Amino acid sequence: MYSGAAAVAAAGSPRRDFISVTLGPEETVGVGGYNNSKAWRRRSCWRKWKQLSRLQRSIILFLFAFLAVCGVISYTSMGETWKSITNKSLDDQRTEQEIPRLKLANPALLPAPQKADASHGDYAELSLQKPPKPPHVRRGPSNLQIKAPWRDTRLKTRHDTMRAVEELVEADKVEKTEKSIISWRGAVIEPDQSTEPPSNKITEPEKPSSVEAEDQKEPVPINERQLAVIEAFRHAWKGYKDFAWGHDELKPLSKSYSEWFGLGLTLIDALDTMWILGLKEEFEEARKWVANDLVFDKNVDVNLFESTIRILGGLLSTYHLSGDSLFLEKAKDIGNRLMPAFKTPSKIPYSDVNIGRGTAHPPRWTSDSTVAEVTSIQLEFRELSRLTGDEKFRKAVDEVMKHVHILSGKNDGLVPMFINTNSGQFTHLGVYTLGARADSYYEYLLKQWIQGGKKENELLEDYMRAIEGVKKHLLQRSEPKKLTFVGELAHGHFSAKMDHLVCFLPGTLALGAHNGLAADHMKLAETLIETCYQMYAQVETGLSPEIVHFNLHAQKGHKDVEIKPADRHNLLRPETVESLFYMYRFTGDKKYQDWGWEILQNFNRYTRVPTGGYTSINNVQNPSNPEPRDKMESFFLGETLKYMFLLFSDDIDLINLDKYVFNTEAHPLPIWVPA
Ligand code: DMJ
Repeated sequence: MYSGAAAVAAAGSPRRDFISVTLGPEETVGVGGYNNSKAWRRRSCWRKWKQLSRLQRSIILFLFAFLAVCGVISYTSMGETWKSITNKSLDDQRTEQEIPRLKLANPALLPAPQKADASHGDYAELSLQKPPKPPHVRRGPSNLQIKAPWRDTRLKTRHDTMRAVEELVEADKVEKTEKSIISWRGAVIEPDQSTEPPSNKITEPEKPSSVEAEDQKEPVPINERQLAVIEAFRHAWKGYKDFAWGHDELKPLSKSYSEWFGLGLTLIDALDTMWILGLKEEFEEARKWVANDLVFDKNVDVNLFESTIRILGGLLSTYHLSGDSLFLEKAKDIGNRLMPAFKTPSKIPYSDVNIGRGTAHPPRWTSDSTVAEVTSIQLEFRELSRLTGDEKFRKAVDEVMKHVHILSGKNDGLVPMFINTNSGQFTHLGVYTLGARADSYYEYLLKQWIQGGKKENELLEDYMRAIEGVKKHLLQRSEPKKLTFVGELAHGHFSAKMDHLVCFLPGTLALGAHNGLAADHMKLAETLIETCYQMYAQVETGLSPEIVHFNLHAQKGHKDVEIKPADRHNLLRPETVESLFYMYRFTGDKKYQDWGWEILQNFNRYTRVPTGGYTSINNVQNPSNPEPRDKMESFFLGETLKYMFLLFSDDIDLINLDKYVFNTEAHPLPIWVPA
């Protein structure tokens, strides 16, 4: 550095051979030594410059000037180029940022999963950074091989997803004017019904289970028997669509309908069946009805249990399978409207609720509720709490279970059929059945325990104790075939009566054994499902009556199964097919599929109405005139045909029983901590 003490004497002399420089002390390095200081270099250059002739100096100056001009010109042109490069990269950035915006503007081109929270809210961002797993590729009809384009999305790759993003940008141009967008599975999702984060959440709400990781195994082809179920479903649906669309139940003979709650019960009950069967068009149409016509703000009394298992359960499972938030919104709506039922002195809910007025009441003739009804709404309300983060649903139903857990009046875990909404006590003591009015209490003990990740010990205790109670008090063997059956106990007297409803039990026992409970439960399941099958096989039409009485003593010419005239109707119920499904899943024994196939054929033979739909019948003992009742129950589509389809499938991932638990209306809900 200059020290500031240097003085240059150059001016005044036309020609100098040297410059005189006074150096500061630090710059004196020693004569003759290597000196590469800047000052020294400057002095040396100046000396050389002065040694040049005037001409030489002029040429050099000219060259410098020329180079300077060139420099200025090229700088200007490079600046242009740079500017355009810079702009391009900004444009690129903008395009990338716009994709999310476009996607948000059209939230449903890819199926819209429920946004669980702010972090999940920007679904679009997921698409750009790492391709999202589209909710639809996981479950539902994915494993089935109907030749339909949407099936191929099961094993969607990153490439596919990115292409979807490109298509999204393209779609934005053409669809700005369109109001609705077809999502996967054909569900039409209106932009204004797109996913919104649920408000007022207490805990972190959950995403639909369909958004979980997709397994990458090969799809299992659909087989002939499954196709026959699809055909049966379509036939039933045709009747409903032609004559009962939007109403509760089809009356297939009179080509009309009946109303129970006026809420399109059959349509809602059938939604997830259509999804599982891969019926895209039917699902799409039904979805439109739910979006545009399903209104719960109605001055109508509904039964708490029935509307919970069919409507709330149906909406929740369809939400999980499709990822379409419309169904969750509807589930929240009906869930909230059912809550007044719990405003009772005992917190044991009333049987009926007016979903428009927000009032609830017991049946006119009593202040009792049915035990099965108040203890078989838990899977649905607990799941609603998990999804919304609103604990009130779960608290209300858990309270019922806790109350029943400590209640006296049980007989070795078996419960009476009624409970009083004022006192909270069991009534009509001394009568025990696994049939009507008590059945699904036992089913939901086990299933809640499974749903909650097998942690709620009181539920398990009650379940295990009850099965011991069944073994001790209700099991008997018939003659001549020695079929094990579940009878009833009334004030100490055994009755050999068994409702078809009891045939849920083999499936439930098998499910418990699959989840690690006593191995003898599986043995019992095997003997009981044989009995349930015989309730069909020993009857003239090959269809079970509503109730049978078993012969306890061998009598010549008598079968095991006796049927009273008042009990010989068949309502297209699912319980035996349901249990056959569990038994086949857990054992792989093809006889269960064959038994189910026989039953399907007999439904086709005796209950199918040519113009569309299936009908309940009055007389399973008369093949030449089974006396059609002119009613197709919603559970035929919601349960019976669904379980048939699953029974005939060899794909354990088609509603994997380690990931889903079926509610009592066959609507699969996710297990919170899958095995
Ligand atoms: C359905 O509504 C349910 O399965 C319920 O648990 C019992 N009754 C019908 C089917 O039979």
